[in-house]
Amino acid sequence: MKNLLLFSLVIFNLTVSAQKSQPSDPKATRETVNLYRNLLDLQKKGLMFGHQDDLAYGIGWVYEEGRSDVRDVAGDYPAVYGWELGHLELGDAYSLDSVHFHRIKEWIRQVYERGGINTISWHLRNPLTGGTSWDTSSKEVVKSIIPGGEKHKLFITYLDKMAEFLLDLKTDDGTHIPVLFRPYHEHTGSWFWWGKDLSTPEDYKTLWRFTVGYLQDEKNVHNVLYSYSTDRFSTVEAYLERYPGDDIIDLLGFDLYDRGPDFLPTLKNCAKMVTDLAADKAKVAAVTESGGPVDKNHQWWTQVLEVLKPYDLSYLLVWRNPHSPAGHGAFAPYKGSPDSKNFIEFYNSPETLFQNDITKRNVYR
Ligand code: BMA
Repeated sequence: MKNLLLFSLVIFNLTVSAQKSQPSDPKATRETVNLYRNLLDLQKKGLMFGHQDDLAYGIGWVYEEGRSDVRDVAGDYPAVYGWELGHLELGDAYSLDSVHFHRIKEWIRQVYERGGINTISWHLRNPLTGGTSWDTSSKEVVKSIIPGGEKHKLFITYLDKMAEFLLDLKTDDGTHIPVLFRPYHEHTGSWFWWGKDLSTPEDYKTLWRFTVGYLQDEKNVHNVLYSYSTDRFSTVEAYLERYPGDDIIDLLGFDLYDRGPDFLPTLKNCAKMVTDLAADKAKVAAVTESGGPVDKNHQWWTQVLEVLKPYDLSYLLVWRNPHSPAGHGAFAPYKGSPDSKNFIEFYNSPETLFQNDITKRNVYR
């Protein structure tokens, strides 16, 4: 009897842990399930490095086959590659950052073939006013695009274009390429039309739930892991205020840029809260966007690593190195950049993972 009880307990535990390492989409493709499991496992082993638009352009170059500012410095590509799909919803040929969508698809395939990981952000236009993502002139935008809203039909055309893009991410043998998708980000701030002061928590959650439901059930998109990604936050309650649910989210993330002396302590607090939550929920955790004044602080990379080391984080992704001098500076190192030496130290640390490390791992098998 005692043995039978023990046996049942073991089986029960095995079943629970197997269920826990399933992505939220019950119909996720095999490669997507494998990616999710490997992400869970890898976050215990090291911090993957990610870079936005890494293969598209860098400081002083645009569209050079095989080139990457990160590789120019460290001799290796990042493990995680970020891509931006803003303006896809308009049917444009290229993104708001002037990158052609057909090239982004090619790079996503290339990255998949060498065992790297792709993540997609979406600074979609404001469907109510026709303005940009940063157009916060109306507080009615989220309400207007969820079911029952006056722009709901228009919003569905945006999602149709997103679905078409995601379903077109295929290898030659027709295997769908898994990607992380991170829409409606930084919503604990109020600079995007979906931000905190511009929508109610309920409407924001409805937006998320409608998006995921539509892509999965109407469009049969099952090669996606969904990332929930706030801006800075100071309590777990604030982090979860607009969380749309464990049943649709796979990754818990936050964006945090270095804008002054409170950066490292804030990074530490946020990393602790997010990794504790992710451990409870058996989800992946990440710093989904970051960047610092690396042209001035040449020790930034090892300082950040020192802070993040104790936490089981999947990756840290830094934002783009702009191809034109307008706007912000470079967030990743580039050939001859003053932080290069420190970045190589970061690269050489056994705590960080780049492309060569994860290629060996085969995250899709
Ligand atoms: C911002 C800046 C903008 C860019 C946007 C979307 O942080 O880099 O220049 O258009 O992201 O990628």
